[in-house]
Amino acid sequence: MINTALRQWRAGERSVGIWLTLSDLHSAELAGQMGFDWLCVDLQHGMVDAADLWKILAVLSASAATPLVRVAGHADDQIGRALDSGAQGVIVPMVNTAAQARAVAMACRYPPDGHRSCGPVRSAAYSAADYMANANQQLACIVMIETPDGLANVEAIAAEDGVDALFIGPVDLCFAVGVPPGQFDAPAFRDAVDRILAAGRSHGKPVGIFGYSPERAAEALSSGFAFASAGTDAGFLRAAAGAALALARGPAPTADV
Ligand code: 3PY
Ligand code: MG
Repeated sequence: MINTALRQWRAGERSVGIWLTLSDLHSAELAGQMGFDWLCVDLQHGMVDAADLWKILAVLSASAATPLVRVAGHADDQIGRALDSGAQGVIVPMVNTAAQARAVAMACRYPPDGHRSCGPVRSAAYSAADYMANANQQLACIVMIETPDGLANVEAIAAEDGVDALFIGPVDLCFAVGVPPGQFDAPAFRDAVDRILAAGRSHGKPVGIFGYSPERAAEALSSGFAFASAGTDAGFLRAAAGAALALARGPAPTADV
């Protein structure tokens, strides 16, 4: 098992992902074939039922993209289930302290590096020996910095050995610094982003961001971020369907015709 996203980060390459919020298998399958470097199935805010996770990850096995899962919380059992179902990394929301970061990193790893319980029922289905030999090195623990405490402790969080990458949730980070959601040009937001990027740089940890749009993702990747999502499956569906509808309807008739 080689985690391509981890390999890219370690090689200093920038990568682009897609966020999967829909529970549909075929939409996941299509997203998996679009050439993204990684995909993230969202169990925190997406419409994905935890019971469907393994099916989505099974469909994504046909994809070259690295399958990641944003878990709903910090609990060992949620992280273990995602990894046992075939995730090659977890994105953990709302990490506030170095102790929390250490705990979630340990939940990702088997002893002696951590305390993950053994039972990789789906993830080791193709090659159990390879999985067990490589899991601790090849599964990514990505922690989200998006709360006031997370920001205050970002240097200590980035210093945790088991943390592979930091990831910004921009809207929660707006709340954290007291600016209206979506005001990504506000100085307080920009300062927070700079602080997180600096923490990542000084501890050799790549920093990623939830992109909200392809333009924002491109801007992030050209300004110090190692990875960014270009959008969500639901967002792409809405945007493309809205544009198609507007084109098909044509210009509105003028009043005097
Ligand atoms: C945020 O913007 O806070 C996110 O976590 C994106 O899902
Ligand atoms: Mg968030």
